[in-house]
Amino acid sequence: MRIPRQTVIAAGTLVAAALLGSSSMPSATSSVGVGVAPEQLSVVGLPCLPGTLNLTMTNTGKQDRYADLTLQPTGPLQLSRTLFSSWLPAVDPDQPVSAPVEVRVPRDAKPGSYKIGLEVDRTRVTVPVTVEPLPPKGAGDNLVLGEQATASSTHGNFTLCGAVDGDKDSEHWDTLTGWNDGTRAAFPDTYDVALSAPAAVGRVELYTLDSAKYPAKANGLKDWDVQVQVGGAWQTVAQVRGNTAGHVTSTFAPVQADAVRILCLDGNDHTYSRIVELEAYGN
Ligand SMILES: [Ca+2]
Repeated sequence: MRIPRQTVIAAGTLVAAALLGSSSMPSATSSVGVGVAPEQLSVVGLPCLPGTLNLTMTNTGKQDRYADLTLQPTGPLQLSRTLFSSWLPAVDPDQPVSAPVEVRVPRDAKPGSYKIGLEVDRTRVTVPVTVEPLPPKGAGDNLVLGEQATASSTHGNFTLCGAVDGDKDSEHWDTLTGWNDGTRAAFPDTYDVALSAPAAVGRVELYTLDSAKYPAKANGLKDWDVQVQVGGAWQTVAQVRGNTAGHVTSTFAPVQADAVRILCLDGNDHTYSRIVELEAYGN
């Protein structure tokens, strides 16, 4: 998917360098293009649903240089970095240097419109950020959506939070939208999600990898226990064995729980545990 980019050219000049007290070697040809994708962002105060911006700086001038991109958030926005600093060699064709930044807000953040200011040299770009209201977490709602996940291990660049990000489409399987454990051919693996508050859990929906390229019968989760945490102890409430389907529903007598765990016992290829999405409901 192509994401539109917002691009500006910040032209460094002797005057700008003097004003900023810069120690770089400015000249009329030391220009930096700044890109940010997406151009605007929506975030919500759930611990496992951060927003991500991809920043790029491109030296469009003829001299090698350093550049500092500073980020200034407003209101409740919390950034994984407030400075993106890089050496930018002057090459032809121009070569962008990129870095991600995670944008989070606390659970009690007030919904509304905020912004992040990006600045390189004297040029400023503003990214509007909307803080959305928290999704409902009643008995009929997915209680683990965006809540804090933990796992026994996570493979390479896979994202721990990928299995509670609301995306259950296996065709989107990559390092971002699913969880893959990091211990090849070693079981069990665990994937836990803490509820924001104790709640009755009586149904768990598990989506394991099941795409055209990687069917569940070959690469999906085969055997697992569904567990809930009560008073600090894990209880098994359902067991699945010999699974070959991409989507499995486990229902059981509702239990007031603090967290939900998938105890992964084997995969159909006996290598990795793969969960595209995990959902838990009251009934
Ligand atoms: Ca997912």
